[in-house]
Amino acid sequence: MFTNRLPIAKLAGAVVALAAVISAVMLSINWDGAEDSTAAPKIDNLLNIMIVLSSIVFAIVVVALAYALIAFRAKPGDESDGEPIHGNTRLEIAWTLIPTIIVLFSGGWSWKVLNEIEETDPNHMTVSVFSQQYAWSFGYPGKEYAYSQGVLHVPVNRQIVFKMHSQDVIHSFWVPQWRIKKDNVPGITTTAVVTPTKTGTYQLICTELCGFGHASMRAKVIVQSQSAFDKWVEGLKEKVPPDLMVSVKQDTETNPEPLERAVAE
Ligand SMILES: [Cu+2]
Repeated sequence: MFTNRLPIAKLAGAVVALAAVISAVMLSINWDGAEDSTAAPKIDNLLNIMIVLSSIVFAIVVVALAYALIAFRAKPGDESDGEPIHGNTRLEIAWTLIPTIIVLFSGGWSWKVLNEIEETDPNHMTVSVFSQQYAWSFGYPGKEYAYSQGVLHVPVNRQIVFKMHSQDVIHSFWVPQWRIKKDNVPGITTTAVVTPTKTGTYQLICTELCGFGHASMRAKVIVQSQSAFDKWVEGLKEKVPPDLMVSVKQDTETNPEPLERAVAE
């Protein structure tokens, strides 16, 4: 049996070295750009952990494959069949147990991150998001229930709970620098929680293929100081149109602990 002669220490060393090189290269790339919300560093950190785990798994596969190709290759002229192998209980336990631990660990960590970034702050502001082929519009709280089309304004350093509605097909709400991405689904209200940490101008992008005009379904996002935001909302003349209010009232709330509806009583 050649299993006893496997150079385990050398193979393990090769796995560690290869995983380190792949991780170093992959982690040096800034995959997602600027981190402009409180959720962004946590999500990027989670991605980095997944990159390292994947590098280790990939290195194990590549080293095992390369070793098998070199060490067990047939001698020239050897036409005989390979030795029949029935099974290896220890190996099978190991390759079941280790991936199980990896999957449970990454699932647990993701759960923790999701819990942290979706925790609502009592001082949050609720903004309604309306999506339809191929435009975005927004409703802001307060008695007037102000309405803006194609441009979203939010205050900086304040948690925004977006209550999202679709008038036709599935759309998806995504501001890359905030990281958060959430589907807008007809008939239900979905929720996205974001705390922007930098002022500036961003783009809201639809990331669910929703039809012919999908690629151009964008809106301008302006993150500004609370006072500048208040002044801007004050100046809005339009109110949310009645047909959009219907979706606010009739969509089924998906959040198990419903946050307040965006409509002012
Ligand atoms: Cu779309």
